[in-house]
Amino acid sequence: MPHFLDTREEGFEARFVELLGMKREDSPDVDAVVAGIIADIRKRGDAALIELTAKFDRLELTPETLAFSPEEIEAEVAKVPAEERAALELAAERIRAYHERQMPHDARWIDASGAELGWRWGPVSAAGLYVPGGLASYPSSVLMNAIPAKVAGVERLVVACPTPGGAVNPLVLLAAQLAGVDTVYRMGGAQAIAAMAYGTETITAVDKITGPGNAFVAAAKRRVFGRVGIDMIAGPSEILVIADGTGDPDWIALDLMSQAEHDESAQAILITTDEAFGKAVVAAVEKRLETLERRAIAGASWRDFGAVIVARDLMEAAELSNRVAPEHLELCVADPDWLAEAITHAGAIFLGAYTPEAIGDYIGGPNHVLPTARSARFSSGLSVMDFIKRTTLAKMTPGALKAIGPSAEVLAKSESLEAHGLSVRARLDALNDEGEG
Ligand code: HSO
Ligand code: ZN
Repeated sequence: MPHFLDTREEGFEARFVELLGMKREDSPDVDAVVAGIIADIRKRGDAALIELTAKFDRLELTPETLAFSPEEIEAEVAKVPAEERAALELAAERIRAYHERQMPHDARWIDASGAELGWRWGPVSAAGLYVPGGLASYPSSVLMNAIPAKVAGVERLVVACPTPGGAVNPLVLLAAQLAGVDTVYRMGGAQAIAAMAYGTETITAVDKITGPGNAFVAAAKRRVFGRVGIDMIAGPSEILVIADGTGDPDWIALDLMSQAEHDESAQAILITTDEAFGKAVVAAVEKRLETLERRAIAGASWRDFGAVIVARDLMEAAELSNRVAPEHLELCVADPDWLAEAITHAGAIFLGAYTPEAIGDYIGGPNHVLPTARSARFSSGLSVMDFIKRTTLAKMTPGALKAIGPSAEVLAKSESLEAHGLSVRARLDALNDEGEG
């Protein structure tokens, strides 16, 4: 049974706060091990990378076989059935079209002083994308990470993916190919992150690393941050559904289970204004949990972290949802656009009965790499913005320098930075002399 709360019951606030504060992940402390691995890669480069890959992935590599050759990629990609290829192609196309619209514009203007000001956007030169091996090796995530980088104009894009015993998911390679990835390396764990951040004899360092991974990968990303940029450290998936009781309880049950099946630590929450509907959803979930392939995982998530909250009205539901700041928010109500206006914190919003969250995971267009663990209060999902940076521009004319330079001089004096002030004064004096001469 999930947690069952009612905003009218006594002690609701305390129970809700407890739900918000629930610790869902215990991340093992692997930092010391990771520090050692990073130091080893920095010191011994390829040799360390090859040794660690033999140890953790039971795979003997040489510098020449660290990366998949174009022929190897072709051979793997040829195994992908036509139906899956077509679906992946459609996804890539839609994700690309969506992200192209995110590109911000440069700006340049002349202000009242005559100064020309502005900014210009430019891509990072090289990005590395981590793709987990095993159960969570998702081709969809390859597209979601690689396409924004390509749209941003990143010149060199590499993928690191562990291949335990040499096994690789052909769909991952196809997704990388469709997205325009240049090189795919057979490496994983902290050693892969270190190799991409610091480079080895064969691997050229990148400037930004993105993509999900296990505790070792997360710890390594934290450690190399500063040397390279990183995206967020993603936690287990979350979904919150607000329902007014007009929908089909079984649809909502499946939406909740779609995220619960990711991870035992995932969280699925239903907030409804209709208690009977809430109970119908719980019953529908139970029924589905009898047969779902991943019922062990989804069931554990639902039992430990699942919740149903009965709210007085939709505005109260929206306020509670804003306090959760969920990764995914579904508005399964008669007028989702109206309700969306009241939502202030959510990674992604899915509007209306015909928009299951899974559409966003695969094919809708928006990114599925989204802020978890309530971080939607202050951050956003992955986008082209993660692969570009802004350079500011300023150009003074003599008139502009005369107009605003003296104030710079005053501020320089107040900070006791003499050369700062003199660099302005020297020019102002020259301009005054010219004016007099
Ligand atoms: N819902 C996951 C992403 C994903 N789902 C990949 C299916 N494949 C995290 O937002
Ligand atoms: Zn998902």
